[in-house]
This record gives sequence, structure tokens and C-alpha cells, in this order.
Amino acid sequence: RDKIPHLPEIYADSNINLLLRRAKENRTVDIEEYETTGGYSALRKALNKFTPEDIIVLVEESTLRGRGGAGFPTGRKWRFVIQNPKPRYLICNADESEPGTFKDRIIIERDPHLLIEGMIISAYAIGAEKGFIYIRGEYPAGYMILENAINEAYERGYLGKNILGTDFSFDLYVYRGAGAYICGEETALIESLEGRRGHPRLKPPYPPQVGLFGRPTVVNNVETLSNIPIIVTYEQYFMHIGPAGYYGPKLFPVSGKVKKPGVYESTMDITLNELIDIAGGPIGKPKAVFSGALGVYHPDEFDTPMDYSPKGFGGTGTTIVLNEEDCIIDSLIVIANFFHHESCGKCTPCRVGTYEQFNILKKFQEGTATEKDLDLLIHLGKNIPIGSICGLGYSAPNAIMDAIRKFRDEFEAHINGKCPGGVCF
Ligand code: L3W
Ligand code: SF4
Repeated sequence: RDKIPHLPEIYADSNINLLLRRAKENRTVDIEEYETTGGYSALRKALNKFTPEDIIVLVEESTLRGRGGAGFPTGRKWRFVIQNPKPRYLICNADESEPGTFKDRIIIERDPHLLIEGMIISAYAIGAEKGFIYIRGEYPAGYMILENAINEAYERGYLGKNILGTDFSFDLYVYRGAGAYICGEETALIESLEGRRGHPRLKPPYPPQVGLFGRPTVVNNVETLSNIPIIVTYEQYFMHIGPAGYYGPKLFPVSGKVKKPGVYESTMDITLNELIDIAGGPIGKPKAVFSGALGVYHPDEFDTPMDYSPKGFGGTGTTIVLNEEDCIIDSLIVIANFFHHESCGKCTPCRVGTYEQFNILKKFQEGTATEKDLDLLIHLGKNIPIGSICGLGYSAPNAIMDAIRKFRDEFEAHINGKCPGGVCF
């Protein structure tokens, strides 16, 4: 335990105390504290009171959606997997690497048993006897914390053979990634877990049909799985938490120009403006919000609801606030560099296109760009997704295209040798 690296100071707060019930303080909750504060009672309840089908129905009714970015309905994914024969596998995607995203680590590092309990209940529901947590290599403390917590759970009979005296058995393993963002794409993750290079597979077939070692597999995000004990505990009352259709708690990692950056838990009926206020309010006059690497919001859109509706914020909830002293181009370069660096290279339009996006944006930063470069960025933005087979290629131009639509004046200004934020020249 004393070998665990120092945890970073990340502020966390909640007005509903569900996912962050124990995780607001920067320390790891051990199994004893977890149990004395109600931990593993949802697992007991699940095994004693519910059939696997009952739990799948509960999760369907809960309207829980995947918290890893795509927002796919969790119950529907589980329903797909049980249509295929055993053995089935459960994988937790803990490869959190999106720029500005640091929400899953809060659960892993501070309340690991919440995730483990969620995985055991989920495995019971989908009929999996083996599960894997794929954690990014850059989270060494999280890896060690999970290993410790899993050992604790085995010692208390929550993992292994005949869990809590039932005929349900489940083994859980932790696997460390080696620093590639693409391994957070579920099929690349599976390839990596199988011992191969982390290249995405063409979908369909989706993992619930053909997944790990060719078997039906569910891949869910850390935050998604950590909702399961809460759903089992609250049952129908879960549908009183938050707005209709988007029930349940959500974690929002907020950074950039706010007074109190951190991870905030809330229901999804709040707006982007309200979230910024919860995070202490903006520093200076806000210019934009980057939703991770995936989109850019103009202040006119700060009344966007933080839910998964078509006009909602969606995604991982990542909120990076820029103010008048920041430069949209400069921030886009960080993102373009990220995608260029993290593209796995399998699809030429993604491999070459992300590099070209980066190069063209650099021209804007250096004051050598022309209108033609703007057209070229738009051309790339339309064509990279068409020639790509995974979420990285689909979304690599999103922030740039959003910015061209909403902040075209910033691009024009750079063409004319001016940087509105005073960052570039
Ligand atoms: C069975 C079908 N399953 C879809 C499943 C699919 C997957 C999930 C979502 O993520 C997002 C992107 C960014 N039968 C199914 C089915 N599924 N149809 O639903 O699938 P999909 O393809 O919509 O998305 P995806 O490729 O899993 C792409 C976000 O992820 N992203 C960034 C992620 C970053 C983090 C992080 O740092 N924590 O997660 C990058 O692309 O928002 O929308 O499970 O199998 N017919
Ligand atoms: Fe790799 Fe990009 Fe193709 Fe995805 S779209 S498989 S990251 S080259």
C-alpha cells in the first residue's frame, strides 16, 4: 500500500452524493470503510432479490447511457450480449485519455470498490464469469489501487467462486495499457487485451456479438459501471434523479478558465452555464468551451443542457473553458496534435489527414495561412471521417469544423496577421 504513488490533488464536489458519495476527499476508501458505508449491499441485494433478467430490465428502465463518449444505452447493449451464447466477457474501459477528461480516475483512485461492485453485478446480469479492467498506462496509482481493492474483494468473498454462497462465480483482472489513446476504442482495446497491436476492427460485428477471444463481450466505461450499484439500490427511485430520459448522476470534469477546476457530480438537468458557475464561475470573460477534443461551444450556446438529448452536451461531459485571453487556433493546435499523434495509422485519410490538419493550423499560428488553407481545413473535415473506420477518425475534425462555423472571425483575423487572444503573434 505504501508503494502507491502520490495521488494528484483534484478537487471534487457533488450536490447529490451518489458517484462521489465517498470520493470527494483525496484518499482511497478501503473495503472496510466501503462496507460500513453501505458498500456491497447492492451486490447482496442483486444476488438475493433479483434474477439477471430483473437487473437488465432495471438498467433498461434507468435510461443509463454509456459515459465513455458515445452515450449508447447500456441496457440495450446488455440485451444484445445475452442473445449470444456463453462464455461471455465483461470489460471495463478505464483508458480515459480524452483531452481534459479526468473523471473516471476519481472513482478508480478514491472509491475503487464502487467500480468493482458495479462490475460484479453487471457480470451477474449478463452471465459473464470473467472480467477485465483495461486501465491506461499513465494511471500507475489507479492500477495499484485496483489491484489492492480486487485482492480485498477476493478475501471477503465478493470475487471468485460461489460469490456470497451463490452459484455465481466471477474473476476480475486488471490490465495496463501502454499509452495509446486508440486503445480506448473498444475493438482496439480488445485487440490489445488479446496481446496484439491496438488497431480498431471494422464494426459490425460489435463486441456483444464478436468480442474478446471471439466471444460475446460487453465493454462499458468506468462511470457507466459505477452507476450499477446505485441503480440496484434505488430501483424505481433512480427515475427521480434528474430529468426524464436522462436519469442518474453524471460526472463533469471542468478545467481551464474557471475559479475552481475539478470534477463535479450533478444531475443532467443543469446547463453548461450552470456547470461553469458550480465550478466557481469563469475567470475573465468566457470565449468558448471545448467539450474535450470533440466540439466547441460559443457563449451563445451556454444554455445547452448537459444531457444526451440531440441538442445536449453529451459525450464524456468534459468541459474546458477558454476566456478572451485564449486563442481558438492555439487550442485547436493542441487538439490537432493530439489526434495526429494518436491516430493508429490504419486508415490513410485519418493518418495523413490529421497530420495535415495540424500543419495547416500551424500556418494560421505562424501568420502564413490564406483563405485557401481555410478551404483545405473544411475539405479535410468532410473527408477524414468518410475514409475512417473508428471514432477517432470520425471525430478528429469535429472541433476544427465547429470552430470554423462558430469562430470564423478568429481564422480570418489570423490570416490578416492578428491573434484576438494575443497568444500567437
Ligand atoms: C451492439 C449495435 N452494440 C453501437 C455499441 C458499440 C459501443 C457503443 C457506442 O465511441 C465515441 C465518440 C466520442 N449492436 C451497436 C452497438 N453499439 N451500435 O455502442 O458505439 P459507437 O460506435 O457509437 O461509438 P464508440 O466508437 O464506442 C466513440 C468518444 O467515443 N471518443 C472519445 C472517447 C474518450 C473517452 C475517454 O477519454 N474517457 O472515452 C472518441 O471517439 O464521443 O462519440 O460500445 O459497440 N448495433
Ligand atoms: Fe486508426 Fe484513424 Fe483508422 Fe481509427 S480512423 S482505425 S485511429 S487510422
